[in-house]
Amino acid sequence: MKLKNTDALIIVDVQIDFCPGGSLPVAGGDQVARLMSGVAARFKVAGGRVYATQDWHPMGHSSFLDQGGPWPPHCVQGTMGALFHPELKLPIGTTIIRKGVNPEVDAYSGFLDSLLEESLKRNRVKRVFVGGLATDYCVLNTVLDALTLKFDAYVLSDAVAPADVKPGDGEAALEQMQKAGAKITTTEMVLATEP
Ligand code: VGL
Ligand code: ZN
Repeated sequence: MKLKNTDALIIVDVQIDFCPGGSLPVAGGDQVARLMSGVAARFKVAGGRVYATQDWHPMGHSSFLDQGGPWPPHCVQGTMGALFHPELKLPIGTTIIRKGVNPEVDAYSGFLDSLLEESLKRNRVKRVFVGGLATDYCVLNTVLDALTLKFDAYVLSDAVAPADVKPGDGEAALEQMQKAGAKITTTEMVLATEP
């Protein structure tokens, strides 16, 4: 495999609230931040595009427990927890995609109510490589939408981590993405490609 300028990296929701110490922590989230930083640097060198999605909820979002939703408050606009994890190093030129802004809608996919599809198509992207948090929510839905939109989707299986609300959810999500046509690869595989 060789990276091309029609490849894009999508870094999903590597934010303080989804990492250990945050309000909706995913085990291993900080390790994901480090792995994705390395891959992002490689994409930059290869002329590929880098996107980073950011869960970006208004206060009182419908997905929060106090509104009858399933999640503790997280990634509230303008708070520390909504910031990208400090160990996530984004190359210059990274496109930031904010989602979950509509108070009534829980946008698990980076494609929902965002300019992600338009931007990828404008940049003639064919393949998307996806890692980040959480495997069983935002990574899953972003990858499924990418496939529906006819992108070739690759999941970086070592650089994702599940919420695992039910044990096994993360594994099931990987299987679901694969069945839908995603290819499973690793950051190591990507870093081993010729520069
Ligand atoms: C996510 C739960 C709630 C995610 C976002 O990024 O996977 N999960 N909001
Ligand atoms: Zn959210």
